[in-house]
Amino acid sequence: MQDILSRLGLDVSKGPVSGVYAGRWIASPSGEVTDSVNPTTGKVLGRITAGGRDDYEACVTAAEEAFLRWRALPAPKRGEYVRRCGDALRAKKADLGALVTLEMGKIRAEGEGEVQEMIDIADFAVGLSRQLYGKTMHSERPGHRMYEQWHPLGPIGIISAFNFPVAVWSWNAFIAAVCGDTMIWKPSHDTPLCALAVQRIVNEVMEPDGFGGVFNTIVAPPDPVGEAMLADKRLPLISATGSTRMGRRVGEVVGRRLGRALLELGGNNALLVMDDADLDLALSAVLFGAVGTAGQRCTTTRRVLLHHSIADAFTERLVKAYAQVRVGDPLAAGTLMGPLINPRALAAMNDAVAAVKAHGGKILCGGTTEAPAGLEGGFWVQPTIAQVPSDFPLLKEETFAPLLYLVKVDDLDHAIALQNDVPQGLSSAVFTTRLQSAERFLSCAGSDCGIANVNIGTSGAEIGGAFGGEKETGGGREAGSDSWKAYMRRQTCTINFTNDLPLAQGISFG
Ligand code: UN1
Repeated sequence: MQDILSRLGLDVSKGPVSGVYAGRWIASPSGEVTDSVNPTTGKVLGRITAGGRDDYEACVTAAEEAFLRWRALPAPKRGEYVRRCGDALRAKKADLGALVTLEMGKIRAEGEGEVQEMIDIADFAVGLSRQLYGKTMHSERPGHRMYEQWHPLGPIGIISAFNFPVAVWSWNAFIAAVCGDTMIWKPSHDTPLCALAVQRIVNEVMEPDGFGGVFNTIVAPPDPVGEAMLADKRLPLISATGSTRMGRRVGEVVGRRLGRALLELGGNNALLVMDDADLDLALSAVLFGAVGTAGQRCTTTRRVLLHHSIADAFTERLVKAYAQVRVGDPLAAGTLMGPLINPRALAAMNDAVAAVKAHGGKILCGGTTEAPAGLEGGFWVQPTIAQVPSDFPLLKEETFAPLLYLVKVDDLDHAIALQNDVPQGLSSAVFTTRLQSAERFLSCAGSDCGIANVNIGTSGAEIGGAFGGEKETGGGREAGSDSWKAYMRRQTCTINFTNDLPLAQGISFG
């Protein structure tokens, strides 16, 4: 473990490491010393000195100063820096992936997958750096040219969650960087070492050319630093990933100052299995979607809506498959599910299981908290399936844990209605071999989510598409497609190359 940390430049053996990079490492930040805890063992991985209000000011100053030089660099040159960041990540993929596993608790394959997601978005951003296209319009006035162009926004704030401690930063950071923005990252207090490792990796590329201040990081509690970011008019955009409760606060405070908030919040994702579905496919998709990352993805499958004619047989197979899931040390080969992130997550899962029972739901498997042998200090639950009726009140809530609800439905219309009848709107999937059902699910009267899949599970989206969702998921879009537009300001330009001054709408004035 020490090897992994030291290869990532994190020497935690001599005492707390600095949690603040403001164009340079701040030697003694003014915040409190916090622990990074390994959720597998409950033991401290390393200690970090958090940043205070003054350290935050240093970050803003560094980001503002770097912005003036960074925005002046042609976008394809900025892309070249991001390309080299992607290469630096390729070289550290195994170590950074292992650190994600150590600090967050997802299994090794998923930890490395997360780093791959960073590499993929870096590649995407490099291409994008030559494609930040604006449109040209035909002016209604003779001898006039009209077009739009996109300019960088400025220093932006990125607030990320524990469950994707590195990838979600990169979705924002690499796109924002090619757009010409600089940034301040406030990572989750549960995964500070992952953030500090990433900062060190990009520093290798940025610092030698004096561009350290493009990417800045401050490990700090929500108050006062997080709150200062939200209220800070110097940050035109705050991109925040986390709970709906957190996002509501971000939206309110940023909205009050008429700043921009890009929100990627909770999900309550349903997977519909129709009578004509390929049940083998559906089974694998449910397993990865509900058990993967111990149910701690915002895209996790939380509800499976089963056509009544296949419901019993499918349920039986799913319960059998759950019995095969090896829960244990996420670093060990063969493990499919690691621990939850912290004791609060454990308590939330236990409360939800108790509530399911109290409301008459049937726990088909799991629902207990026994720890694997030798790992009693960690935060363990068993993957859990609850069978509930379609009007079960808890179906509308997101429990960020491996708690899956199975519900029987009459037909596709019933399933779509139920799927949409929750406050969240992130991801959704239908399993069917009937073209008509697939297209109905994707039509405007079908799924109301930001992501709608056919014969693919709810989680594990590729970076090339826009990622995000509707309703209480917050409406933001990150990663691929034209999500880059959120990180730039649009300017409409009209140029008159005549000696007349015709007015639009044919107005004659004087
Ligand atoms: C998240 O859980 O916040 O689609 C992000 C997925 C991943 C990203 C999840 N690519 O499941």
